[in-house]
Amino acid sequence: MTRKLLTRRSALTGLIGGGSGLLLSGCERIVQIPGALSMLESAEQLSQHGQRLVLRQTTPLAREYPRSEISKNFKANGTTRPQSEDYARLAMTQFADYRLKVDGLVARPLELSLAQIRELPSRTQITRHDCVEGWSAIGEWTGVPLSTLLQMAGLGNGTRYIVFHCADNLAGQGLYYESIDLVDAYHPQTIMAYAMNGQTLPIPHGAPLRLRVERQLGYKMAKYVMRIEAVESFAAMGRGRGGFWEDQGYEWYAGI
Ligand SMILES: Nc1nc2c(c(=O)[nH]1)N[C@H]1C(S)=C(S)[C@@H](COP(=O)(O)O)O[C@H]1N2
Ligand SMILES: [Mo]
Repeated sequence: MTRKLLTRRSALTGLIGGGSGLLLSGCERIVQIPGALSMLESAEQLSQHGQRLVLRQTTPLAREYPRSEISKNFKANGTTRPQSEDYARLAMTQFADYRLKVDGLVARPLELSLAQIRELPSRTQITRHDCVEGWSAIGEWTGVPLSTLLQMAGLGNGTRYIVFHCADNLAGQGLYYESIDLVDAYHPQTIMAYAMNGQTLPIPHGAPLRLRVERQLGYKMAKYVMRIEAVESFAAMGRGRGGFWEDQGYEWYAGI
């Protein structure tokens, strides 16, 4: 093993170990995340990944704010209510029949109700949301760490990306979707949020469940998430660029 790889490996271990304590604590345990290891190996070719690992180690968390700084008006952007009949039916009963699917390259595919998701350990964070359209807002988000769901499902070998499939068809361009890599997926501030500012997540902001991936721009934060899929490649989805806005020409990497 090269020294470079070792450095990156300890960077990632530090990152994951520095989180909520739910996950890993020692160097040797990194091998228990098969996808993380293959991601590290591919980082040998992808210098952007390597740079991000180093950056993340020095500034691992996005800034968090005091309650007093929560924005009075947090704009709702893009879809503010998915138009499908399926979604309308779910919304009618406050999403009692909603089931989040977690599947793809996993050992144990999951189907979780909102009640089951709310019973899992949660994280609350007050962060600033930055949209490429040029506005920002500070909000408080509560949800389950994505890492918890991925651990429950058991990521398979070869997983490189986590894809979020949404309920809305934006501008007739197809269903909204997004993807992130495993560094973001296991980041402690990456959560599937079901509450905003202490209230049940409102429909305009992505009810019943939306992604918060705090070191990325707004368009990565998939709202109305129905299904989380572990994949090796997103080339066969949409126009193959890894997300709804990426397919329109936005950068896949929207990190700050
Ligand atoms: N499913 C879905 N997710 C989405 C969007 C969308 O239109 N549909 N818009 C994105 C964009 S561009 C931004 S800035 C944020 C807006 O989140 P908000 O409505 O809570 O402000 O959601 C992102 N996630
Ligand atoms: Mo945005």
